[in-house]
Amino acid sequence: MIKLYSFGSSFGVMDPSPFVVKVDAFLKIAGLPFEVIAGADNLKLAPKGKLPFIVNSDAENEVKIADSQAIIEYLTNKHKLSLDDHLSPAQQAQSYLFTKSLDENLYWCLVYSRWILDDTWQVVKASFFGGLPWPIRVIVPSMIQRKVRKNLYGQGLGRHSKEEVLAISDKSFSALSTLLAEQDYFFGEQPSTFDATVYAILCQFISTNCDNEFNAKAKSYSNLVLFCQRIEKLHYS
Ligand SMILES: N[C@@H](CCC(=O)N[C@@H](CS)C(=O)NCC(=O)O)C(=O)O
Repeated sequence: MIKLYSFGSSFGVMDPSPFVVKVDAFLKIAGLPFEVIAGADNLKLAPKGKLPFIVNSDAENEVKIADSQAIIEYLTNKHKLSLDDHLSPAQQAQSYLFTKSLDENLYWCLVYSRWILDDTWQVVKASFFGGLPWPIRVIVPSMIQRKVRKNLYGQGLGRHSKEEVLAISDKSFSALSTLLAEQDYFFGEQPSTFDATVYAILCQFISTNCDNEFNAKAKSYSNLVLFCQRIEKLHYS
């Protein structure tokens, strides 16, 4: 049985982490049975201190794997999945590099939009930390926000103004919209791993019930909205 360790649903999506949703959507598209174990405490069990990770156990052994990319590669090899078999070698290479762009650039724009924009931060704070007892509820959010701000500054995105981060986000939304064009999926009529990756990050902007300029920008691309709805109709309803 495959167990996927997640934070748990927030803002109307399966998980606030695009990396968790990526693995969840991948498993659903691949049709593999699995169980989601939700809870912020899962971080304490995480081999690399981040979510997601999976535990795959059978009669003989138990394997624990962290990092969405490593998880997907492990599951693809272990279960001989054919999700990307219809992609040419060049498309497989593009899928990898596009994934890294979303994971390493658009992801940080999402982090900025949630943890730095003041109005959204209030919503995030209530959703992530509202259940903690007083005074932890007051102390912990600003401690973690300081850490996230430092990470954003170290990564580089945190050195830009809000307008610049919004413009950087829009470059990705616009590129994704151009790549998808009128197709159902990014590499044609059949889904691939890359569709799980794109859905995972786009749903954080398009399908969440929290409104800000970043979300509005993503929602202005009608084919991206339809793409999210397509995945949700098949796998999340
Ligand atoms: N490269 C990892 C990134 C995972 C990641 O950044 N997870 C974040 C949530 S989006 C996390 O667990 N952060 C907790 C922390 O840093 O303490 C992957 O692809 O799974």
